[in-house]
This record gives sequence, structure tokens and C-alpha cells, in this order.
Amino acid sequence: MTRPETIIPEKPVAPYPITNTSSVISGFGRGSSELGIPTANVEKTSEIDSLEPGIYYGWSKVIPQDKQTEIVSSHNKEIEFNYGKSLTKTTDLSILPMVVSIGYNPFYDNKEKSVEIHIINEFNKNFYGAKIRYTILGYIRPELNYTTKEALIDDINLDIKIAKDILEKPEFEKFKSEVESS
Ligand code: RBF
Ligand code: MG
Repeated sequence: MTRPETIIPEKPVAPYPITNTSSVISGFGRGSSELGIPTANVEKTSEIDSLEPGIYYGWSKVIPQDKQTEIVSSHNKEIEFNYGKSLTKTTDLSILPMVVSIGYNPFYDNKEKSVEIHIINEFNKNFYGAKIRYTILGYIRPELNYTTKEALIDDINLDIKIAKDILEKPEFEKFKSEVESS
């Protein structure tokens, strides 16, 4: 399938905004290492799980947890759960644009539906165990399969550009407040 054109509405339309707060869990660890595009895998809620697989955009915010750092073993790797306490730059903790991938990653043929958030920001630390509060405001495209990793990376970069452009519009920008409340 070729990438369909993204329809950009004037403002978010039902069922959006969809707002959630979820913990960052460990994924396959491929996002940073293989694609150079880190994603925070988050716990699914039934509302998010019921969304059609695909790529979405919105606002997000990392909320560090006051818990002791621990080392957890996942996919034969040792992962440091620091609960976001290592994030010290104010921008890291502000409300930031995001893209969300929901589904089965056909390029990798996952068996379980996952929810992965790429926050559009240069983090220099991981934040496993932190919470992310996020608001989905719209849909970009379905999940696709690719013949090369480079083609997948190119499409993700296009998603990031589309999300940034949409979120700059006042009708979308104003939903930052959804993330702030609670
Ligand atoms: N994986 C796919 O197999 N097909 C996709 O179309 C796809 N699109 C993505 C779009 C974005 C914005 C992001 C952040 C990820 C996407 N992925 C896609 C998931 C990607 O394969 C995954 O992040 C890595 O495998 C790390 O788990
Ligand atoms: Mg990930």
C-alpha cells in the first residue's frame, strides 16, 4: 500500500481529543538503536486499544515519578527504570508535540498491539517508569509495511513534520491545556 494523503481538519473532531495518563514500559529497544527515532512504549488503556491501528498526533508531557531507580531485565537487556528523575532540562518536562504509533508494526510483524509515543524533543536521558500524560488530536495514516528500513524512517520523519505543522495551528495549539489539567 502506498501512503495515503493526510486529511487535516480545521480543528480536532470527535472522537478527539482523547486524553490519557500512562506509564512508560520497556519495548523492544529498537526505536533508538535501529531507527534513530526513540519511542516511549506506554501501557494501553481500553480507550486507546480500541483505536484503529495507525499513526496519530497530539500533545504530551513527561511526569517523573518519585520512585527509586531499579534495573529491570527485558528482551535480554538490562533497562534502567529511573522514573524520569534524570530529566532536568525544563523543556524536557514541558508540553511537547508528539506522534503516536498504535498497532502491530508490520515492518517488524509484532504479534501484540502496542502504543508507542515519539515526543518531538531532544532528550538526552531515558525515562522508563515515568508517566506520560497525552492528548491525541487526530489521525495521520495507517501503519504500512516497507521494503527497507530507510523507507520506514523517511515516512516517520514525514509524520513528524506533518504533526509539527498541524500542532502550530491555533485550533490545535490550544489543546495543550488538556495535558496541563490534572
Ligand atoms: N512501524 C511499521 O511497521 N510501519 C509503520 O508505518 C510505522 N510508522 C511509524 C510512525 C511513527 C511516527 C512512529 C514513531 C513509529 C512507526 N512505526 C511503524 C513503528 C516502528 O517500527 C517502531 O517505533 C520501532 O520498531 C520501535 O519499536
Ligand atoms: Mg520504543
